[in-house]
Amino acid sequence: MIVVLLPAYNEEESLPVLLPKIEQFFAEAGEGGIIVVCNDGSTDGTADVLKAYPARVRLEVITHRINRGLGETSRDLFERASELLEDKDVIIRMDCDDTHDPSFMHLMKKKLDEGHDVVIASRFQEGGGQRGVSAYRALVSRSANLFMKILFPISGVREYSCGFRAYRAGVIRRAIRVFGNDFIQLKGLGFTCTLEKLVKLRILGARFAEIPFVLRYDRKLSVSKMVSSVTTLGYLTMAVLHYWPWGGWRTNPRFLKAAREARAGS
Ligand SMILES: Nc1nc2c(ncn2[C@@H]2O[C@H](COP(=O)(O)OP(=O)(O)O)[C@@H](O)[C@H]2O)c(=O)[nH]1
Ligand SMILES: [Mg+2]
Repeated sequence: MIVVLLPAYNEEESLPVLLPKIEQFFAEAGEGGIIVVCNDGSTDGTADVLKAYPARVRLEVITHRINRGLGETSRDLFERASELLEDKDVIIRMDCDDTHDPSFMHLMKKKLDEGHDVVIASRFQEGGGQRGVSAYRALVSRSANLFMKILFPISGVREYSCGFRAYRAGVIRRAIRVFGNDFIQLKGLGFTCTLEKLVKLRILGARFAEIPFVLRYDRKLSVSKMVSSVTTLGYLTMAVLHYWPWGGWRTNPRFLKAAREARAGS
């Protein structure tokens, strides 16, 4: 079973293009699939598009009447997936602006089946890249990824900011059990939650891999909702929380105990 999670904020144009491609992936993969969309207070026709969509697979919609941001939305989506699934199943989270092509999911799933817990679609692997990204945004993204690699080195990981990832459901269920409400702690800080998930899963000893991925920004119909100032503030806040000498994540006894238990396979 595979659950695809879609955070949606004003994506009325992209959703009808993307949803059939996800359904096609499910058919090709020959597995049962569920799509869960969180419509996060969209002010455009996202709700109507979802209601009218003639889904060929199970499509669930979580609705936030007020826009709560990507952190709250991710939290709701991952908690729902962990209710729907068993440990052996697969969770894939992607943007719904049609810049993440579902055809990459085949290789992501294969890597999970090889024994990884988290598989990242990475622009920075050989064969990966991005189309239609402005030079300014490419520079910001490169610098942010370098900064994250230095502060939060994870073996095998170069792509920290792209949200297109596949997870073994068991590792997410464990993270929610261990961290509870703090799995995604930095909720009001834009896209920081994308980095936080990686760091929290690293604490639990998850095994990471990347596949080469081409970001198709040239297909983006909606405007970007990334606010770089808020997200940068979030990254800095996370660095403080992680490295804080008195009870920071790195030395937090509860987290260390969870990591030991994960290593022991309990
Ligand atoms: N739920 C929710 N989703 C958001 C919000 N902002 C962005 N998103 C979604 O998160 C994903 C990433 O946003 P996007 O604009 O594509 O960022 P970019 O790809 O970095 O330019 C998209 O699927 C958006 O619809 C938000 O405030 N709430
Ligand atoms: Mg996007």
